[in-house]
Parts: sequence; C-alpha cells; structure tokens
Amino acid sequence: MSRRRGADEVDTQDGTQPTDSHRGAFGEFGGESGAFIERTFRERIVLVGVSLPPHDDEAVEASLDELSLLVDTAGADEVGRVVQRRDAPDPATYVGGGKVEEIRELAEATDSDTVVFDDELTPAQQFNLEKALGRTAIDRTAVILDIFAQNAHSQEGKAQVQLAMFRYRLPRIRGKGRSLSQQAGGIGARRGPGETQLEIDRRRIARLIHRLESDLRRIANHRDTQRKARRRSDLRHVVIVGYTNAGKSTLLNRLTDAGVLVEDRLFATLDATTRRLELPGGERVLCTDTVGFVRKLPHQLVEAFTSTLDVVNEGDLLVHVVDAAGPDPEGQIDAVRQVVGGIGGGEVPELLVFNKADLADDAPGLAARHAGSVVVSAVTGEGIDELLLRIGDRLRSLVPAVELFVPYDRGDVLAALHRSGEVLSEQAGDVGVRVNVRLERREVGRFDEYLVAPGPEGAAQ
Ligand SMILES: Nc1nc2c(ncn2[C@@H]2O[C@H](COP(=O)(O)OP(=O)(O)OP(=O)(O)O)[C@@H](O)[C@H]2O)c(=O)[nH]1
Ligand SMILES: [Mg+2]
Repeated sequence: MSRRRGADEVDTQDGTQPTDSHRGAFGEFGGESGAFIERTFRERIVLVGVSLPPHDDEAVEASLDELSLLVDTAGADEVGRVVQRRDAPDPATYVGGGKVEEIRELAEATDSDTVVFDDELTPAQQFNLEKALGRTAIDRTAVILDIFAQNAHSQEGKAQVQLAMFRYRLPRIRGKGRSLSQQAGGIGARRGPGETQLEIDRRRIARLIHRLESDLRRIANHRDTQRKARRRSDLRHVVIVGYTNAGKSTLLNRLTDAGVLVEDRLFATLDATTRRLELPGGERVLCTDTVGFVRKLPHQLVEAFTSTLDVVNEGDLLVHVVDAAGPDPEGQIDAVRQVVGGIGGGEVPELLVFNKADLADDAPGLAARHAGSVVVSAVTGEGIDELLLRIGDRLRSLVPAVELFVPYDRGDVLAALHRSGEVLSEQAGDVGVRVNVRLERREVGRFDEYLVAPGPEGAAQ
C-alpha cells in the first residue's frame, strides 16, 4: 500500500486492498449481502427459547431479551415469545410436538412469518420446524450473521462474514421448505429443487468457501507483515475488548481521537483499528479497538474472524470494557472472558473498566467487587485520567524487576541502566551500588554479569 499514513494512524483493516478473485466470489453470488431477514418491511417475529436444567428462568428471559435486541438490530420486531422447560432440546424439533403447534398458532395470530429460536438449530431441526410451522424458522446464529452482514464494510470484514454464512448454509441446503435463508441467497430456491441442482448448489458453495478461505489467507499474510513491523517498533499493545455496545469504540475515540464509528447498535465495529496513545508517564503504546462479543457467539463467526481476533492474543494488556448500565454486567463479563479464552487469549493480563458511569448508579459497587478495576464514562471523560495511569501501572508491572550490583568504577553501566530501565531503588555500599530496576526481558542479558538475583516475577526464566 503506497498511501502515506498520518502520524497517529497505525493500521486499519479498511485499508486492505481487494483482490480480483475476491470480487469474483461476490460477483458469482450476485453481490448480495445474503441477508436472512427481509428488510423491505419490518418483519414480525416470534421468539422461542428452551429452559434446560437447572432451569434458571431469569437467565432464559435475559437471553431472549438479548435475542429480541438482536432481532431489532437486524431490522425486525418481536411480537411474542414462547419458552419451554425441557431436560434436553428435542432432537427433531428443538421444542416438543405440542409446543410446535402452540408456536404455529401464535405465529398465525400475530401474523408473523418468521420464528427465531434462541439456540443453534441442527439442519434437520430447522427443516422439520419449517415444515410443521409452515413458515421460516431461523436461529440466533442466523440473526447474528445477518447483523454482521449489514455491518461489514471492509473487504476483509465482508469476506469473513460471507465465509461464516456459507459455512452455516452448506449443511442446510434442502430441496423443499420455504427457508428464507435459502431464498435470500438465491441458492437452492432459484430453480426446481431437483437433486442434481442441489448437488450443483452444494458444489458451488463449497467452491466459494474455498475461494474465500484463500482470499482471507492472502489478506492475513499481508497484515502479518504489518504486525511484524509493529512488533519491531517495540511498543506495548493495549487491546480493548468487551461485550458489544459496551462503549469500546467510544473509549478509543476518547483516548486517541481515532474517529471510529460509534453507534447505539450491536456489532457496529467489525474491523480492528489501531492508534498510538501516549500515557501520562510519557510511554507511547498502541491501542486497538475491535469487534464486540455476545453470548452464544456463533462458532462460524469466531472461526471466520480468526485473523481479526488474533489481535487479542498479541496484546500485552486487555482493557475489558463493561457496560455498567447494562442489564447483566457480571454475565457479560463471563461471556467475554469465555470468548477470549476460546481464542487463546486467556493468559493475557486484563484490566476491567466499568464504563457508562454517567448512567449507572451502581458502577462503584460493581468495581468494588472486582479488585483493581476502574470506573469511567467514555462520554463525559470521568475516570479517564485514572484509567490512563492504571494502564501505565499495569504495563510497567509486566516488566520484571531485577537486582544488580554495579561497582563504582562502572559509572557507564549505571548510566546505561537508567537509560534502559526504570530504576526503583539504589543502595550505596563500600565498593558499588545495589540497584533494583525494572528491565525488559530482552535488556536483562546486557547486564548479565552484574545480576544479583532475579526479581519476584522470575526475570531469569
Ligand atoms: N451514556 C453513555 N453512553 C455511552 C458511553 N460510552 C458509550 N456510550 C454509548 O453506547 C453506545 C455504544 O457505543 P460504542 O462505542 O459504539 O460501543 P462498542 O463497544 O464499540 O460497540 P460495538 O462496536 O457495536 O460492539 C453508543 O450509543 C455510545 O454513545 C458512556 O460512557 N456513557
Ligand atoms: Mg465499536
């Protein structure tokens, strides 16, 4: 890429150049976003959840409330909901036969064309439900994929969402039924549902998946080069993570004037944006805002977004933003930690930040339950100075302290120590100075011969 970057602009995936074969893949698919939900009018939708043992009714309702918000973000309205208590989902129809009939009657009475189930349906369940209900049956995964499809703007984001959608659709192609998921893509429903046509459709999707995978590999390679350059710059990397709509982008904007899109909508951000940030101690670090998480984040999306999510594992510190005014901050913290752990970022140190303090009366209470957390409002700026100090402290604490003994005739070594590390204490003795200093691991080797003992964090490892 030849474009010159501004001083504070480090990397945004929007800058990734499209490839020809990529355009081909979209072209073949008619350039459609492949939406699961019709948007010509606001569709009316019935929601269905299953409560499994130990039957936490509140959790089921919270999950359905969130599904309702997801459906709303996708452009449709909830007009009713049905919950069934079961020991396990019915393998054929998710809910029991009697419940299916109840759902059908409710859908008819409320004039809704689509029923959305709160868990991922197997292809067989979806097929059976559509047949029994006489209307479209989709699941939470399809709704989330739909929102991602609407919000994908960069070439890479679009390719990732397309890949997730195709992988979701491939096992679901059927000859019969009125699945919106098939019609929207024009796949399987365009011509007669003969077996041969289905085979062609399956092969075509498999080919598109293959092509998207190789396009994404190429884009990821390109970014790997950028990341290596970034690593060489030796700057520490702070990665903002959190539940969708927690205020991650607002926080990055507040910290760095990044100008990232902020919206009161789920999954507004799909691409990672990185900016430089100067901490109160004068250290310059990199700060990245990226895609938000949600409960039951579809595995197809997590897999397709691997290269975007990898940034989490490369972070030195995760700033975990929590919406303190949200319906269930603790549940959202757990959900985010689960996703972070699932993508291999469980070992990266985390700083919890309770955001939206201007809206949440209980923010201090929440913070009190989580030692070391900070309360802020990314909108008013409250607590931001404290957050910056805390980020600096946490980053410094990642650098191990070591103990050295430097003879008086090596004033040059002492000076080098002051330049390379953070001297915590100096103790003058008869023949030299005992120095306690925070030194980056890679610097410790230079002072090997003066080392007395490794610091508490094991610098000698
Ligand atoms: N009152 C208040 N609103 C906030 C605060 N921080 C963010 N918001 C609002 O919360 C909504 C979501 O903010 P974003 O910054 O887009 O959230 P995000 O975490 O980046 O969300 P996604 O990218 O969609 O996952 C927007 O309407 C913001 O204006 C805050 O401290 N106080
Ligand atoms: Mg965002």
